[in-house]
Order: sequence, then structure tokens, then C-alpha cells
Amino acid sequence: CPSSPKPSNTSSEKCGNLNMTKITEHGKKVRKNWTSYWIVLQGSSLLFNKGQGGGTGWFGRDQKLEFSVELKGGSVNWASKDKSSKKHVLELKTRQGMELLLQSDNDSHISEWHKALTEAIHTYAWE
Ligand code: I3S
Repeated sequence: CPSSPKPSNTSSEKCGNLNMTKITEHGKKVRKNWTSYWIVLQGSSLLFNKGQGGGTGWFGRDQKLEFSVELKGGSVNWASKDKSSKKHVLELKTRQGMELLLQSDNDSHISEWHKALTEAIHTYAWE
């Protein structure tokens, strides 16, 4: 992975394009807004970047960090059918009360993210 806009000593473990929508923020349900992001997993942080033109992929300096979530104390699972009509959807819950859905039409792609996020949550659980 190329380094992300966020300064960090930790190298990126995984990056790629996924569709994401928040479904809960600060414990409150929010309206879905599926958006494509360039996502970087860096230690226990998951960084959501958007290209300037709303495009996908890595555009170096044109990539803008929109927000990040802390995975420590969170959980990731395959989303149940009632969460979305889409295929290959992961549900990520953070300790800060955010719930979001991550989706890719590519099933091996999303399975790799499931594995990477599960590992990251496990690795940083006790730090
Ligand atoms: O869970 P919902 O409310 O059925 O989610 C769908 C809606 O958010 C819809 O937008 P509207 O707010 O204009 O109804 C989205 O376009 C859909 O993508 C959402 O469902 P999926 O099943 O795609 O997550």
C-alpha cells in the first residue's frame, strides 16, 4: 500500500476500494449514503479517503482523508440480510458507537477485508 495522508510510523497493512455507508453514529441511526472510498488499514486505524473528483483508486496527494475509525474494542461480522440488499456486506461496529457497512461486489476482495479487519481487531484488542 502507498502511505496514507495521515502521518504515522505504522506501515499500511491493507488498502483498496470499498463501498461504505454509516448506519449508526454516536449510537443513533443515520440515513444510508453508500459511497466509494479508498480504504487504508493502518495498525488499529481504518482510514477513509476520497479522491478529489469523487474518483476511486490512489491519486497520491489528491487523495483526501475524510475520516478514520478506531478498530480497538470494535467488532466486524458479515452483515445479516436485513442490513442491506447488497451482496458481500460487512458490518463494522466501533467502541465509539459507530456502525458502518462495507461492501464490494468482489467476494474474494471482501473476504480479504473480513480477514484483515478481524486480525487487526484481535491484534490490538489488548493494547
Ligand atoms: O436499509 P434501507 O433503508 O433499505 O437502505 C436503502 C436506502 O438507504 C436507499 O436510499 P434512500 O434513502 O433514498 O431510500 C439506498 O439507495 C439503498 O442503497 C439502501 O439499501 P441497500 O440495501 O442498498 O443497503
